[in-house]
Amino acid sequence: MIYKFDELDSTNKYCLENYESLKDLDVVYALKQKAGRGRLGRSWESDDSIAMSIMLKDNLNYNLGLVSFVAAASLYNVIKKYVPYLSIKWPNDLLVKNQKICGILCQSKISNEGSKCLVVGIGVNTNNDKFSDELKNKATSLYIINKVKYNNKTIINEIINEFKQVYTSFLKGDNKYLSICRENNYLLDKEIEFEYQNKQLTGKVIGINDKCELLVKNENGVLELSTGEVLLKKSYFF
Ligand code: BT5
Repeated sequence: MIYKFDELDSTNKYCLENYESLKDLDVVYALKQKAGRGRLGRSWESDDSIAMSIMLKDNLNYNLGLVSFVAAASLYNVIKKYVPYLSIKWPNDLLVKNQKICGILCQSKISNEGSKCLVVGIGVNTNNDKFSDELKNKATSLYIINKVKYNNKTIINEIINEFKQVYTSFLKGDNKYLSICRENNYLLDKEIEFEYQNKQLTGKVIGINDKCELLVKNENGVLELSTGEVLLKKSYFF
């Protein structure tokens, strides 16, 4: 089922609060999201853009962290039709050149009875015509790029169909999603700054392994980053 709301605080929050009544692969979207969330409690701006969440309840016997990459690959396949350049910035952003156009937030919940769910939250900047001062250089939208307003429902349906296909083959063991993340890895060959075991380090990105960890080479060898924030070294912004 697809549930549409005129307004919600956050589609992810709605799914987590109502997970008992939602079924596997149900989708919740809101025309207006008032308090969208990013990772680590950060906020997500939505303005005539796509805010949707996909509920996953069945077959959750895999590494749940991989679903964020399944979602990134699905979004890549849909959004690349609308923009000239698109890449995936590990772990969960889609960028047009250096500007973010989609974000993904996966959140899981385990009930008292032990059943669990995973909510895949997806934000796509479709018709936003501006962003806050903080974001205006860091974010972009389909409208800002193409000067065309899009039908959000059409793109939501494309995302649902693509996600279902990529996710179904992921469940069967196919790792095409991983190839898409590798082939369009924004960070590949770039020097980054990152935190590792409470230390601030730098290194060069050399790939993504089968567990979707980012491989970074520096004087200590090759490190595998499983999560976290990576920043490009300042020299990229001259
Ligand atoms: C994300 O977090 O990118 C995850 C965004 C997920 C949003 C969806 S919308 C539907 C569902 N319901 C929710 O409540 N959330 C999900 P993160 O990597 O932590 O990035 C957050 C940061 O991105 C913010 O701190 C801003 O710097 C920036 N940001 C906020 N809104 C943005 C936007 N619309 N476009 C680009 N960047 C944005």
